[in-house]
Amino acid sequence: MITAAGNRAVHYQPANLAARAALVLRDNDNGNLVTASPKLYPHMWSWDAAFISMGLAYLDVGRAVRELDTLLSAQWRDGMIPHIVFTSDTDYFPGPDRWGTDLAPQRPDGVRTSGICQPPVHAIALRRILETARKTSQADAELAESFAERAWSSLYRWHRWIVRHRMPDASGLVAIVHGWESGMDNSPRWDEPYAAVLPGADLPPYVRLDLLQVGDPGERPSDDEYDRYLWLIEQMRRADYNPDKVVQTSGFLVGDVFTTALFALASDTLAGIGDELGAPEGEIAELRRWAARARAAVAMSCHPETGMARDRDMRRGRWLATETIAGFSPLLCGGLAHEVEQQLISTLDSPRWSGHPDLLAAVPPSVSPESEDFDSRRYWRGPQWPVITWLFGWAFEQRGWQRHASEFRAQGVHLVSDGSFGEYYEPFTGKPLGSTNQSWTAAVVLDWLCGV
Ligand code: 2M8
Repeated sequence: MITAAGNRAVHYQPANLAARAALVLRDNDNGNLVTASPKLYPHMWSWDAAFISMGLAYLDVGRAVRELDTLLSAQWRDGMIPHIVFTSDTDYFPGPDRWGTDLAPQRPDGVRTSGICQPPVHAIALRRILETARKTSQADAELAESFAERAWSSLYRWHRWIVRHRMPDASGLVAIVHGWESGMDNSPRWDEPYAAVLPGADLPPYVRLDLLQVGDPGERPSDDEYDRYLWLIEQMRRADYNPDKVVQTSGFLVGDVFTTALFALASDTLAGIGDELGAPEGEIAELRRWAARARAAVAMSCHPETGMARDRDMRRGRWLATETIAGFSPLLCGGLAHEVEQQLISTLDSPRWSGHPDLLAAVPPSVSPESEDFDSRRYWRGPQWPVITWLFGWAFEQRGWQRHASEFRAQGVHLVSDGSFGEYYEPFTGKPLGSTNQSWTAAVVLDWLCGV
């Protein structure tokens, strides 16, 4: 689909693209879960599953509900939704034995999972499934609503877990204890805190399997980064996955501004669903308070001159000002003064970002092409990610910014119109990178094309 010169020879029309997206979800479906991708990620990932369920709703509301049910059946007893729910496939590393969560007292029965979490976008998916189901038929609407009634308190407990265990300091930011928790694994956002993570000599040996699936190692994190990823798992095992002990002992503790913004957005969304369902008023009010606190924390993180939001290294008490997509987090959840918000939108539209003249599709790359950290092919260090474009587009729609929302949708569709459903894309050529037939890419395409 890509010629030797990197030009895209194939361009699918919307109906064909949607049909192909549906096939990707069908082919990656093992009955109770859709794997994140056919080979590279043969398990269920938490935030992937949220997007996937939203896409599935266009095909079969019952199947969409089953996807979230599968995820929620792996929720830990204390409320955490784990970042991976493992299938029996052994081609991914680190698998369940390396995670070693089987002895954690709060783990769920009958399923093996990792021991960390990912961004809380699940309430957003639930909102989207409800909207889709209500448009299709009375029966689908009832199915989705009865699921929402069952799932609401699980999602409330998930958000409460974040508040209880992952808001450890006065900044009010949601803390992560591993770059994988951000979903943006090797983003330059984490370079400084990772530099302080020094793998011990007793790090058990391991073999990376991801490089067998992705031919070019330049599209994936480096070996040095993987040593650090694995060392953090080792530290968590030694803390028995006790969430508070993990926060005290992990070599990596960072206030993640993007996750905090999503937490604010999702908490408000869950509160809104709670209003419709008649959920307990006290819990709905708590969600709105948590959202307000998180929104204020995101606003407080903004750089006084650029207006870009910053992460915070909580171990060293330092702001981390990298020029990444996370800088636009306040646009997801609001909370900025009008002029500051306008400045941020202008930055987003500028040639440093979506307005860069050489982009194939005018959506923001994961790192500004003008930043010295930019690497056009390496994973979260430069490529464009359709799911991130979807999240911003959806948030813009919620905020009433129709022009931006429809531009993101149209340009997002343009990015993926080669029909390969890449995990991520080289921003100048549009070459798909990482895995192809990535489920969450197919899911957001279905939403872009069928959800208008
Ligand atoms: C990537 O992360 C996993 C580890 O969690 C990996 O590289 O092995 C990230 O892009 C993450 O955001 C995503 O959820 C996952 C599955 O698509 O892959």
